[in-house]
Amino acid sequence: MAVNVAVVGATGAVGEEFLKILESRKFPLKELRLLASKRSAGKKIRFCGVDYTVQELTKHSFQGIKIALFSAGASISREYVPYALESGAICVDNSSAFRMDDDVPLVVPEVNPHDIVKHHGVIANPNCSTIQMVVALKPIHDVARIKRIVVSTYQAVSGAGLKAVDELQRETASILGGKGDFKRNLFPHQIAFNVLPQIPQNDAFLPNGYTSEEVKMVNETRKIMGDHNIRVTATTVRVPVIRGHSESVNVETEKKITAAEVKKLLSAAPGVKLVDDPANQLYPLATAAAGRDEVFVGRIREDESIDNGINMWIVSDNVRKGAALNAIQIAEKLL
Ligand code: NAP
Ligand code: 3JN
Repeated sequence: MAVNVAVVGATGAVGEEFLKILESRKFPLKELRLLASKRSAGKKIRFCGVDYTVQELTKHSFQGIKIALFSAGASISREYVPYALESGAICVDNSSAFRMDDDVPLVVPEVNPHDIVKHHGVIANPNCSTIQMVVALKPIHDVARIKRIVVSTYQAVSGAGLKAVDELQRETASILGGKGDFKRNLFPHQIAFNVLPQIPQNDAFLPNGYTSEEVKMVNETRKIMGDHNIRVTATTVRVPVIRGHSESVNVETEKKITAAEVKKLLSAAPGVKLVDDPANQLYPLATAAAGRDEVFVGRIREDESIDNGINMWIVSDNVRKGAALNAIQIAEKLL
């Protein structure tokens, strides 16, 4: 059944990816409405060989829309999702606005597709760093019950939007060109040739010393896995990579599971691609994950410092599976 779809934030990094994926997956579209800020109104975007005109987002933007894909930040979602619901649309929201609300399912289709039916008009898409981690960990949790997760992320700048990608590219060129006068607009420190342990870059640290990205990983993981006993601790870090988040993940399980068993499990897991051939220097890489749908897992080995521990390296395209693809998979399930 073809439906009318609105993309809110159509001119952004996630919005651009929404359009590529809607086109490549032949999503059954009757009408496509591209929405962004006043700044972009009138801009043309090509989709399936046709030029579409971007419209300014207003409270009247959702008339006749069946599915609204939101990706313009949490404050825009808080303000406009209610208008979309009033118009009868179902909203798949990429922002953090509603993720932890009890009546809003937080869904990764490979992990908790059954939660979709519990929606009351809004389904939330998790944070990109959470999505790729739970896709890889759910099969292990099902077999050996994960007690604790320790994760450190290496997040690409595209996670902070198109302006962040532009800043990394211009700063890199400026440094390589020997210029010492680069003016940063977004990151608090040099991101080119550097590593910043602060995500998001513009938020104050919380009183306990964590960032909101780290707190999202803790709370969202428990909600998606449906297990509030899992202990999670995260350190989220920005690296000068354009596309593809990488994660070093350590899990402690209740039941012993060997590295060989984990490899076997993950080689058959939905949405996962095992790349684990250390003898041939094969392991997941951001450069190889960019533009791909899968969550890549490798470097699987037992943590020899505890009885039941596994270490692994998880990489995925943050704009794709981490945002646009996951949301479109939810929309496909809705249909
Ligand atoms: P981006 O590249 O900066 O794009 C922002 C988009 O929001 C643009 O289309 C922009 O339109 C639109 N926008 C901004 N202000 C608006 C307004 N007042 N009214 C209507 N549209 C407005 O950012 P992005 O990387 O695509 O991310 C967008 C949002 O998606 C994030 O803020 C976040 O909530 C969510 N996100 C989620 C994940 C995830 O992990 N699931 C990952 C990345 C992003 P203009 O071009 O007209 O300014
Ligand atoms: O920085 C990253 O790599 C992921 C960023 C996600 C993000 C960026 C701005 C606002 C989010 C998110 O998905 O949690 C939000 C937000 O909606 O709060």
